[in-house]
Amino acid sequence: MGGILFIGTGSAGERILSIAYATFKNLRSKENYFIAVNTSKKDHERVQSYFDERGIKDHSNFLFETIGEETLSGYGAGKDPKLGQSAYEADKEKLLKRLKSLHKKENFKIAIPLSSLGGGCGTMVVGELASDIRNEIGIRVIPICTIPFRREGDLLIGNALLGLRNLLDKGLNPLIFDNELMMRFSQTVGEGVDRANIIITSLISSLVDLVEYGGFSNPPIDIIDLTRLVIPQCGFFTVAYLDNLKDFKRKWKDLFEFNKSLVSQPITQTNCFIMFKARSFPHEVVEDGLSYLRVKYNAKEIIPTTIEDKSFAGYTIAAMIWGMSIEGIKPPLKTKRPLGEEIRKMLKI
Ligand SMILES: Nc1nc2c(ncn2[C@@H]2O[C@H](COP(=O)(O)OP(=O)(O)OP(=O)(O)O)[C@@H](O)[C@H]2O)c(=O)[nH]1
Ligand SMILES: [Mg+2]
Repeated sequence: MGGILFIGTGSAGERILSIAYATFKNLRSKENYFIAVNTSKKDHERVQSYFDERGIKDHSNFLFETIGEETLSGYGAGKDPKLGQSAYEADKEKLLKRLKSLHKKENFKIAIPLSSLGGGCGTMVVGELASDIRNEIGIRVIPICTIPFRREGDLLIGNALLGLRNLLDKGLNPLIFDNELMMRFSQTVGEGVDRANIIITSLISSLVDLVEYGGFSNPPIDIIDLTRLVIPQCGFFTVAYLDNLKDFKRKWKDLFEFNKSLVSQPITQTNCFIMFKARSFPHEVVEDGLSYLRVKYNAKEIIPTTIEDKSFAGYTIAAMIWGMSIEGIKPPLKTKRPLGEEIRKMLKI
C-alpha cells in the first residue's frame, strides 16, 4: 500500500517505463504500478516480448492500455497531437474508471506521468491524463517530460511547445529532461535516446528508493512533500556521484552542473529538493550544498535529506529544482539547421 503510480504515455513514455521496470528490481515491488497508455498496440507487444527476452515472467503490476483503437486501429497517432487527444477523449472514461478502482485498492502516494513531448500520442495525453488524475482521482502528480532533439524539426518541436503549453495551462509544471543535452556525448539521435533513458530510469529508481528509505532518512521525508515544491514554470533534476570523498568534495558542483537534465535560469526564486546519500555523509558538504542552492539558484524553499546506509557505495548528491523558465531554455527550443542552410536562408540563395 502507498507506492507510486507511474503512467507512461506514447511510445517514449512506455519504453522508458519498461526499461526502468526491467533494469531496477526495486521497482517491481507490488506497491508500485506502471501503466502504459498508448495509441500503438505494437508498442505493447514490443514491451511484452522485451520482458520475455529479459526473463521477467511476473509483470502483473505493469499494465497496458490502448486508447483510440476505434479510430486509430491500434496504430500510432502519426505525430499529430490532435489525434492523440481525441484518442484520449474517446477512452478517457473507461481509463479513469480503471485507475480509480486501482487507486482504491492500492492507495497510491503520488502519480508520476512520464512522456516525451513531440509525438502524436504523448504530447497532449500526458497533460490531459495528469490533470484528470489530480482532479478526478485526487492523487498528487509530478509529470516528467522530455523535449526533442533540436534537429528533429519544426513539427516535433512545435508539438512539444504545444504539449508544454497544455501542461502549464493546467497548472502542471513538469520536470524536464532535454534530449538535446545528450548530443554532447552522442553521434546519433539513437545513441542520445539510449543515454537519456539511462538517466531518466535512474531518476525513476531513486524516486522509488525515496518511498522505501525516506522514512529512515534524516530528516525523514515523504515523497508527497515534493509536491509542495512544484512551482511554475518547470523543473530539472541532476545528480553528482563519485566513489572517492576527496574528489567528490572538489568536483561535486561541476558534476551537478554538467549532469543537469535541463539548462535554463530561475524565473525569480526556486524551490529545491536535495538528497545526500552515502554510507556516511560529511556534514560540511551538506552545508556547502545548501548554500550553493541559495546562492546559485536563489532557493526560497529547500527540502534537504540525508540517507545513510552501510550498503551504499560512494557519495551522491541528487536534486530536483523547480521555478525555472521555459523561455530561458538553452539551446532555445527551436529547430537547429546546419549553418550553411541558415546562411542560405539569410541571403535568400
Ligand atoms: N528520451 C527519450 N526520448 C524519446 C524516446 N523515444 C522517442 N523519444 C523522443 O520523443 C519524441 C517523439 O515522441 P514519441 O513518444 O515517439 O511519440 P508518440 O507520443 O508515441 O506519438 P506517435 O508515435 O505519433 O503516436 C521525439 O522527440 C523523440 O526524440 C525514448 O525512448 N527516450
Ligand atoms: Mg508512438
